[in-house]
Amino acid sequence: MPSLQDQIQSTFTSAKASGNCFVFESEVSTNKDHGIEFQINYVPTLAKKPVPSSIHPEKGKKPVNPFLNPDPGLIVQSYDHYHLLLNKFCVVPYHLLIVTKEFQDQSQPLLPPDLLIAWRTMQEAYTTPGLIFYNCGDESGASQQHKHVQLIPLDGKGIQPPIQALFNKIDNPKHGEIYSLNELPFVHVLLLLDAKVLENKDDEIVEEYLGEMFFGLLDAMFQQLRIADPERPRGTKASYNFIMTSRYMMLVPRRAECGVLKSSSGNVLRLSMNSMSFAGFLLAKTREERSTLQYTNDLLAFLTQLGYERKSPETEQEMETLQEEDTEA
Ligand code: B4P
Repeated sequence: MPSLQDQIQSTFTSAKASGNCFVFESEVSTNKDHGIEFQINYVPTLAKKPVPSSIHPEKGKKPVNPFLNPDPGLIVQSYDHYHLLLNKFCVVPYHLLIVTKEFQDQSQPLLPPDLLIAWRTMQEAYTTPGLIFYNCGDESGASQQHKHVQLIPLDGKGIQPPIQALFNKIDNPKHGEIYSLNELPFVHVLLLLDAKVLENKDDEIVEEYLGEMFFGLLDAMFQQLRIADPERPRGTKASYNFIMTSRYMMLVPRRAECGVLKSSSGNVLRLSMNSMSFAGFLLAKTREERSTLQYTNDLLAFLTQLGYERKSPETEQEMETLQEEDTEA
């Protein structure tokens, strides 16, 4: 039986050769902000990518869901409830998608089995560490409605995503404790995973642990959101981005799909970003977008436009206390 790595490589090679999978060449540049060396992936050919019929169907036709009956040439593995697919339009080779076999909505949170399969795939898929991400909801940067978790290999200069530089500054981090970092001006929550639990071969234990961590983090995110935007009606669906490495989970609630930056020639650029931007990977589809992202001196302010501005730590503390008193009363 070939290993998962071998299956990914052989499916990728034949999908590329048969024109089922497109790999867009990218040029990488960097821009450092608050100790994070953001990586800007400039992919000029993406600007010419045809808009899939899943997004803008031909007149009179229904949108096609590419994940319900996926192209067999892109399927690496089929499991009871999921397909493991190659991303048809990838910038990073071996970019994988884990899609549910039955339709589930992308605005639903990840469930423990989704997290388990993503975790197990990340462990086996690559020779380098990986990054799992999930764009959840209308403002999260997702373009497909059918539930799909994404996975890319990390390599080259940073074997961890650029945002890891800030995680490394947490003094004596404790497993499962939820942190928000003072350096990040937008609402976010993150936690350190316990490698010992995750090394377990028993799927039930790993699934339960990942579910517990994710839902604990999601609760904390909603709490932060209530502090950042008290006017937001309770029960409103939230959009958010989720990233997970072998060490950390992070959630960032989203207010807008696009952020706005002014280029050096004064043009106003609207840039759509997904979860990867909060890991420190920014996508540019034109030369002007690239140079603007590369030379802007406040990328964190740009990311804050996509999410929710944090209140000062003192205000956060005061409001948390008020909320706790409210719950107790
Ligand atoms: P979504 O969650 O819906 O959206 P996305 O990853 O933000 O990609 P999007 O489709 O909006 O494209 P974009 O131009 O922003 O994911 C859907 C995924 O399904 C996409 O990855 C898409 O390629 C894939 N897909 C669509 N039709 C498919 C089919 N028939 N079979 C299999 N897969 C299919 O981004 C273009 C690409 O660049 C995306 O792959 C994106 O993930 C990647 N990207 C974004 N930011 C990046 C960055 N900073 N660095 C490197 N790559 C980046």
